Amino acid sequence: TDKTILLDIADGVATITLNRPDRLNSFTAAMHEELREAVGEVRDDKAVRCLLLTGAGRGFCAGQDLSDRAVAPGAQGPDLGVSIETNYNPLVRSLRALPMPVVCAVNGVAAGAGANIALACDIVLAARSASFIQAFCKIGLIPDSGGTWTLPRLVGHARAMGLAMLGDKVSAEQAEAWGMIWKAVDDDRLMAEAGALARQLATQPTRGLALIKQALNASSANDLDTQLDLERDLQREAGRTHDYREGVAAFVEKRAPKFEGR
Ligand code: T3D
Repeated sequence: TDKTILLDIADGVATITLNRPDRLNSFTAAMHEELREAVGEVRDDKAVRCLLLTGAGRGFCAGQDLSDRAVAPGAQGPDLGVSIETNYNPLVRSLRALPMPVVCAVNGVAAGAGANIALACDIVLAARSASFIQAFCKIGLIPDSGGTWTLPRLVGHARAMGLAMLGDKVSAEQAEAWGMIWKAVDDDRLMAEAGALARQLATQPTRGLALIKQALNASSANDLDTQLDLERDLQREAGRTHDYREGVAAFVEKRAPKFEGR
């Protein structure tokens, strides 16, 4: 079939694979639509406790499909603000808001919006041969999909500015060394490691993990007092989960816990 997004659900893990390998999984409007649908399904499926995002073929994602963007001389180009508002921003918001850990397995080059979508995920693994490129500046655009927010927080202002203005290729190992991603992994081990990590996370107290995600994501906009208040509120919520009770009971009874994600 010519589905641009593959969705597979097993062992509490939903795997979404960007699937336009001959175009390095760059985004068309159709791919955005299918991805939106898949993320919605994942969010609403009570059996899913972790999302794994990856790409088919030799690339992860090359951002916007630019063959959709070439404009004849004299003709008016598309309003990119509309594209961002209807496609890229909702995607980043939905990944950030997804109440479960989101693991990204960057299997190859991640360029433009592709890089920043990867960086919007909670735990990012990258194949050693993969790379991250803020390609926008080379065609006169600015980093989108949250890049101007995410990058300085991950790597600091100086590196964020350099990457955004120069569009240099950052290797997976460099990205790990800079704290841009969790870990670089040998190419032939990437999917096994990412899959094992996702399945492991799916057995954990995933309501609690969702609250951790909420707290950490809110922290960069909050002062300490506000964040302390938020921790109080989220800890109250965490303390009411079944998994918290189970965690304490298992500890006291010196046995392995059995978490259910509620
Ligand atoms: O427009 C809006 O809605 C606003 C939002 C914008 C968000 C954005 O993401 S803007 C940034 C768009 N992306 C880029 O500028 C990256 C363009 N691609 C590249 O620079 C390179 O392809 C890579 C550095 C990613 C990889 O290079 P390489 O040498 O490994 O592969 P390649 O040969 O360039 O690409 C392989 C094929 O995929 C090739 O097609 P061909 O020659 O085999 O027929 C290439 O044209 C195609 N491809 C790669 N990226 C895109 C693409 N086709 C369309 N759009 C792409 N973005």
